[in-house]
Amino acid sequence: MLRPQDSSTRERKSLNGLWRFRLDSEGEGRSARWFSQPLPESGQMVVPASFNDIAANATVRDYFGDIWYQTSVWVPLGWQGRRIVLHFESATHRATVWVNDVEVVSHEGGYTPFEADITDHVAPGQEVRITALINNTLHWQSIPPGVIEDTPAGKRQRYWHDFFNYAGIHRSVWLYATDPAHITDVTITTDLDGANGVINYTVDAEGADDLEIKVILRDAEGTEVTTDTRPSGTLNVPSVHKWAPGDGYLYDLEIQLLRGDTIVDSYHQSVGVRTVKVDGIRFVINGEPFYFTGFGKHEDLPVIGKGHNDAYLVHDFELLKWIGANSFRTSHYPYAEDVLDYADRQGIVIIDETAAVGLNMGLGGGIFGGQGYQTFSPETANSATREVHAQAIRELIARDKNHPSVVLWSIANEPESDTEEAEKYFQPLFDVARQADPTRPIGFVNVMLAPHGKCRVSQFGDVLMLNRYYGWYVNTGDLEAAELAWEEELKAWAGDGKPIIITEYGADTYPGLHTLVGEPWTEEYQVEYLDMNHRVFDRIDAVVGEQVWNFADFTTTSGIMRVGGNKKGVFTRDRQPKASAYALRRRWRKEP
Ligand code: BDP
Repeated sequence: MLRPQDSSTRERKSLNGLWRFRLDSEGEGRSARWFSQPLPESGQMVVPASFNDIAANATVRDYFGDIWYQTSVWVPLGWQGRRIVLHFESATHRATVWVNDVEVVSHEGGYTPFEADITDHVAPGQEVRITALINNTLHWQSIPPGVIEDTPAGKRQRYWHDFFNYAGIHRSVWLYATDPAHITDVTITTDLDGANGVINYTVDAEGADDLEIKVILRDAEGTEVTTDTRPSGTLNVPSVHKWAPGDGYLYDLEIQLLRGDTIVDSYHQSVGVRTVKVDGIRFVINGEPFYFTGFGKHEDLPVIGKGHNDAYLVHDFELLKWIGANSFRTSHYPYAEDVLDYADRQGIVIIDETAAVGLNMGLGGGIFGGQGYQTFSPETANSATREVHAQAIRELIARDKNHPSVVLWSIANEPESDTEEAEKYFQPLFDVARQADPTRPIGFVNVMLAPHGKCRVSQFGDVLMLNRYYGWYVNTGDLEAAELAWEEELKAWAGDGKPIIITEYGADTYPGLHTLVGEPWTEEYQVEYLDMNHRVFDRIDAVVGEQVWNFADFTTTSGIMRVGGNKKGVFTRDRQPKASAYALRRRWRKEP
C-alpha cells in the first residue's frame, strides 16, 4: 500500500484535528448504529494522539473496549470523476470504519496502515460523515497479546509488555484522490557495481492495461539520471551517490502512467542506493563493516502518548546526532511512517520491529502483573495468533520495504524461545519474513531467560539480537560479578559465528539522584553500568552493535519496579540529558 502523497496528479486532504469521541463500555454503539448519526453524547478528541492522557480522568486513561471517533469532511468539488480513498496510517489496536452509513473497512493491528476506496459512497462537493470504531483490547489472538481478567473489583486488562497500552488514532488520517487508473505499489531493491548503482524496480498498477508507463530517476538536485518505460526493470546509476549511515542521500523515482502525452498518475518514490548483508560475524553496509550505536526507542510523549509529533521527531533526531548515535530499533512496534522517511533523509539506520512483544509468560511477575499462563498452547498463543503475527510481519515489510534506512527486520521482542512450542511457532514466521523480503537480514530479539545453549529460535536468524541486564536485573549493584557473567555468556554466543547486536542493556536511573559510590538508580550507577557493558563488548569481536535501553524515560503500567514509568532513559521523558548522555557522547563521538 502506497503512502498518500501530493503529486501532479494526486491530491490529499488531511482529516487531522478534533474528532467527536465516545467510549462505549457496554459495546452498544454498533447495534444502536452510532455511525449513522452525529455521535450521540460525544466529547472531543485529538487526531493524531492517544486518547488516554488527554482527558484528566483515570477511567478514560485505563479504559479498554470499544471507542468511537467521528468527523465530517467536505469532499473537494474538484474530485469529480476521481477515485477517492480514505486512508488511516494506523488505528490502535483495531478498527472498523463507516462512511456515512456504509461500512468500508476493518483492520487488525495497531501500527500499520489501511485504506478503503470510497468512490462509490461519496460525492464531490458534499459533506460526508466518517466514523471509526476503534478497539484497544488485547487478547491471546492479538499482537501484542494480553488477557482480560475478572477480579473482585471488575474486569482488568493485563498484558506482558513494559509500556503503557496507549491507544486511539496515533497517526494521520487522509482522504486522497487519484485517477481511476492508478499506481498501487512499487518495490525497489538496490545494488552496487563498483562505483555505479543498480536500482531494480517493479511497479504495480490498476486499470492501467491500455496505458504506457514511464519511470524517471532524478538525483537530489532534480537532475534527470535515467528513464525507462517498462513496468519492471533495472536502472543503472553511473558514479552513484550511495545512501550510507550518516549520509541520507536520496534519488527520486517518479513513476508515471501515461495516456499519450497526458500523465494520468504520478507517484514519487525516494530511493537510497545501498547494500546490506551479513558476512560471517560482520554486518556489512555498502561493503563496509557497520557497528550500530544508538538506542531502543519508544513512541511515548507527555499528553499525546503514542501520537506522532513532528517537533519531537526532529528534536529526537537532533539528540541522536548530538550524542553520536547512528541507529535505533523501532522497539516494540512499527513507528509512524514520518519517522522512517526522516531516518532515510538523515542517514539513520533502523532495526524495524513488529508489535510482537510480551509473548513470554516466563517474564515478569512484579513488572508486568498477573501471570500463571503458558505462552504457547491451544488456549493461549496458538496457530490463530501465529497467523495474526504473520500478517503483522507481512504488513510491516510491505509498508517499509523501500526505506534504505531499514537494514534488519526484527520479528519479535523477547518471546519465549527456549521451548519446543516456541521453535514450532517461530520457524514458519521466519519463512514468512524471508518470503516477503529476500534482501534484508532477519532476526528476533532474544531474552535473558533463553541464554546460549537454551534458545531454540536464534538458529533461524541471520543475526543475534540480545537484550541483557547484567548489573541490573541480575548481579544488581555488583558490576564486577556482572562483567564476568556477561562476558562468559557473550563468548558462548560469539561461538555461533553470527554478528551480535546488543539490542538492550540499561539501568533505571532517577534523574537528579546521586551517590558518591554509584548505587542502582543513581546517575553515577547508570554511567558505570554502561562503561562495564562497553568493556565487555569491546573484548568480543562478534559484537557489531550496542543500543542502550532506552533513549528516553517512558510510561509503563504501574508496579513496584517502576517509578513514574521506566527510567532507563538516557534522556528524561522531556528530553533532558542524564549524566550517561555525556558519557555515551564521548564514546560514540570518540571525543575525550
Ligand atoms: C526488556 C524489554 C523492554 C523493557 C526492558 C526493561 O524488552 O520492553 O522495558 O526489558 O525491563 O525486557 O526495562
